[in-house]
Amino acid sequence: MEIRGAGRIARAGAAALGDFADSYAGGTLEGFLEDLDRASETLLASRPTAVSLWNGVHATTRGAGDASSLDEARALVSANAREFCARSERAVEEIARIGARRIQDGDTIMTHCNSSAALGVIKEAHRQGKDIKVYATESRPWRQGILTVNDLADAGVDITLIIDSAVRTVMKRTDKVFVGADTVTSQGALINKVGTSQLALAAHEARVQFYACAETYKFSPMTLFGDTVTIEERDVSEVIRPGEVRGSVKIFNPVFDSTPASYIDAIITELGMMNPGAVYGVMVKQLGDGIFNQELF
Ligand code: RUB
Repeated sequence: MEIRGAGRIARAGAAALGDFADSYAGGTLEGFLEDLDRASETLLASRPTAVSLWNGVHATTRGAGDASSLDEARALVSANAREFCARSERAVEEIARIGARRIQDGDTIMTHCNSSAALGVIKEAHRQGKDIKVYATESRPWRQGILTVNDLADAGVDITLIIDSAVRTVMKRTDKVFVGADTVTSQGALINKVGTSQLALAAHEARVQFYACAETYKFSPMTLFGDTVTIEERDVSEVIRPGEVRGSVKIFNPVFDSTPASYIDAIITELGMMNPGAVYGVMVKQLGDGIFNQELF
């Protein structure tokens, strides 16, 4: 939890492998590849829900196994890492530019948790001089909403913090919802911070537009083959203080949830705005000829 947000997590994973390759001293190509595999597995186990990390790690290690020398493999991993991080940063900027077009002067926006992609959109609309108001949820239990409100306040945005259970009430005053993504499935479902699906449900009821901001490396190739996304559960200490509840009380702390495609008006990516139904086609195109090569996954 020192690094949060699926985009930052992916860049941190890629950069860590890049540093590892840069500083790998001595040894053999085989040894390097084995160590790289182990390092990748360790990184992937740290955050099971955000596929951005999986995509970042695989983009960084891609081709290393075909290298003919240790130096070639190290240089490739290092270059891949730099390229992934640069691509990721460009994607977040592009999403801000594309998403801001959806925001009109006078709009009231709601956001959830702390997404750099969603906040990029909001800050860009504000930078363009649009008069907007934003409601941000507290996002219990970790309260990432505090980061969101301070970030938007620093940018000069009119920002109001609400508790998570006020979402349905406040939705009546909202025009548009912008949230981030940890993972997008091939069917266009959105996996994001727990509570996102409640925003979507309330938005649907109130006929408020609901947008997910997702770089295409948040698209999960594994879901093309029917894999489901693992929803991370975190420690009970995030929810209660020691001794607060009887010993027999169980605590369930899932930290992400799934919003079906039918509740999402559009997914804003660096390639443009797309209907959730278009995700499958984009994935197939991006994966190219190797798509049905199961060894990839
Ligand atoms: C953060 C969260 C964010 C997404 C997208 O959860 O759910 O909405 O990760 O963020 P946590 P971004 O704080 O548990 O990592 O747009 O920055 O990738």
